[in-house]
Amino acid sequence: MNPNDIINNLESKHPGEKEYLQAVHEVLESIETIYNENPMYKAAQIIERLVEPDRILTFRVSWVDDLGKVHVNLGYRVQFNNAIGPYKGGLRLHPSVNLSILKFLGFEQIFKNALTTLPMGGAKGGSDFNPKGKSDNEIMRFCQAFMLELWRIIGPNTDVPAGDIGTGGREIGYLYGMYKKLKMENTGILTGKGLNWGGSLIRPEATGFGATYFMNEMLKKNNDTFKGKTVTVSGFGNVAWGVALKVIEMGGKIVTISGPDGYIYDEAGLDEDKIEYLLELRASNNDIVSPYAEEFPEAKFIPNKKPWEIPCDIAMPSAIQNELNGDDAKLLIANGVKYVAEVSNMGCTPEAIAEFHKNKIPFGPGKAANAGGVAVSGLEMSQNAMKLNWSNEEVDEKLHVIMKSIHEACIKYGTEDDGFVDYVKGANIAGFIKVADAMLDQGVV
Ligand code: 2IT
Repeated sequence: MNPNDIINNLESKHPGEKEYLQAVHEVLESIETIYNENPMYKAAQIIERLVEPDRILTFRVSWVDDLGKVHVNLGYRVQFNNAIGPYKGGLRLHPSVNLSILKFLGFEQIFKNALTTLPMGGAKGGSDFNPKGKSDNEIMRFCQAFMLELWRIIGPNTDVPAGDIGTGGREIGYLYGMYKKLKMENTGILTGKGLNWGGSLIRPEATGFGATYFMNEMLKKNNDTFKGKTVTVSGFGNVAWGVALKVIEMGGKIVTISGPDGYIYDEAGLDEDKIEYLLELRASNNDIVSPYAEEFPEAKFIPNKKPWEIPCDIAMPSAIQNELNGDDAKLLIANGVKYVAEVSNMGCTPEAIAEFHKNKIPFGPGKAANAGGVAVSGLEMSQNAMKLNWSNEEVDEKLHVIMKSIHEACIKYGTEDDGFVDYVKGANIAGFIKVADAMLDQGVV
């Protein structure tokens, strides 16, 4: 297998799908050696089968706004691979959504879900619908219209969607309500549900908590801790919120958050009151962060820029794909960054990752570091299947164990001769072997 040949072939079949090709390229580079050492993979054309989704459903979503105007959006579900369990992955509602982005996310999800140790295949879906500024009723009508198509191909043992950017507890509620009505059943479909109708404790915080546990393992590997560390974070959604809470608990200081309007630099660091304020701001359905600097005058608002110019020990991008590029990485390194982990999916460009590796900065890729979210989704499915609820402590303990085991898998497959851990390689190889071996066992299907 030669990654460039496969990519060239995919490029001619799927021209312009740049995020998807980027995600595939990264995995192929990591697994090239072990793939070529195992002729069984080639004989079964594992790569050729793995890079194409099992199927893609695209559909039109028509809905009516509060003024009676009709809107048309595109809806998608990419069912990528179910070799190790039912398709599993979130639904992204964001104007940037297109097939390339959902294919990259679905592809990443295969390996991420494999790393969690739980039986989940990979999928992703969503729409180019923009939830920003929409009323509650408009969100409900959109979610209902979306589910009117999606319900046909999902189910608790078939495909279990969840949240992602733009899809939180409220949207999952509306989607669930319509699914339940259409199917005439109340089952563990969708994760991220409300606590009193099948949801799991810790699911909202799980991505951020898990990423912080993962970073803590990276620190431990270097005989280091969060204590006294300055941490820069982008975004201020569910994911950044969980990171902030846990990092503060572990003794670190979060000095930045960001939105599409720019970023906030708060040298004193976020605390619980400030996080509470951010949650209120976000609940207003407006994703700008500038009001924070008015509420807390010691903080500065820097418009139209990203937080990577602020000196820090640890950077944890938590917003969206490709939000940290090669120049950002160079700046972070020049300012003394020591550790980086993606909490967003594919938050760093290949150029940024190359800079970190060149400078021997431990870098945790999203499919390992942010797997805590989908891991607790898996735990939600288990609780639904058993028809019981675990306590906070039980879920948190399981999440902790899972994040540690993902870190161990990265060490196992990513440690280089000089002892430096290439977490990208480690995560890709560990995830790939599990899925590829399952595909070998199950024949050509
Ligand atoms: O990117 C992700 O892992 C998610 N959006 C969570 C997926 C899930 O099924 O919980």
